[in-house]
Amino acid sequence: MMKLAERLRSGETLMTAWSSMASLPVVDSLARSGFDAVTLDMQHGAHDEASVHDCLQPVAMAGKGAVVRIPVGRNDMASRALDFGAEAVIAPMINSREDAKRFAAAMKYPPLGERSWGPFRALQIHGEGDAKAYMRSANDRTLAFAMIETRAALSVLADILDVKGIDGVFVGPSDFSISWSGGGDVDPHLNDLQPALEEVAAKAREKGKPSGIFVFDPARAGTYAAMGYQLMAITNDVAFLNAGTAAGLAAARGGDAGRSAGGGY
Ligand code: 3PY
Ligand code: MG
Repeated sequence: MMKLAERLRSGETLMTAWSSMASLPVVDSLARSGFDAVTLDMQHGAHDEASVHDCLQPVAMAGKGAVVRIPVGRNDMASRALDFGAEAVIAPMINSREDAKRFAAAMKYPPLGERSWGPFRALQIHGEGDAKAYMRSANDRTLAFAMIETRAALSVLADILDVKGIDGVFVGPSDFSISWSGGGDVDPHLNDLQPALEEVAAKAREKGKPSGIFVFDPARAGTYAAMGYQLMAITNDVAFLNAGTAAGLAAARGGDAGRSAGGGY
């Protein structure tokens, strides 16, 4: 059951949870929540190859989209994430057509790319009995998202989107703000950056490819959806834990207000 590509191509807007803590029970909880997908973060999160391998299972079992963000330049890991059962891979800092081509090559079987055969765990956790059918359909059903998060990437966005095997783009607004301000600021909500965010979603749409974005403030998801973004990463597990504990403690310390904050039993 791999349907992330189908859902995005049909125009749905999807919300992915973002797992930074490489904890199987936390990933399992996120997969059982209302999210459409769970992304395992190897770039800034604590996931390594073993945790990605193990944590993709509860995501697939819950019928949710399984996504992995690889570290910068780790195209070998892109192929491995697919072999372990990821449906989509997000590659950070894709700043040139060449970066995009190398990433796409790792993601796609010939003739599009040079992915090597060995998706044994993917076949197992997705209940795919027919390896030949998987091989023939994998290029369509797995998604390569190139991260656009620098001025350099924006300046060659059309070229990146034109690379065969790049299925979509994904914006990292924090890095984008650092690049945008020449190292002067880090602020995913930087006002000056907003037209660039609009441009990325619009150009991707023009090319018929889905775009995604990391949403630091969940209240902004509607604004990004209106720009055309379809895959929204709603902050991360650490932020949810911090927000939940802060709200719970504030309610508890506020006396009666505590009664509205719990409810977990
Ligand atoms: C960024 O905002 O730079 C990101 O990569 C979000 O994860
Ligand atoms: Mg980034």
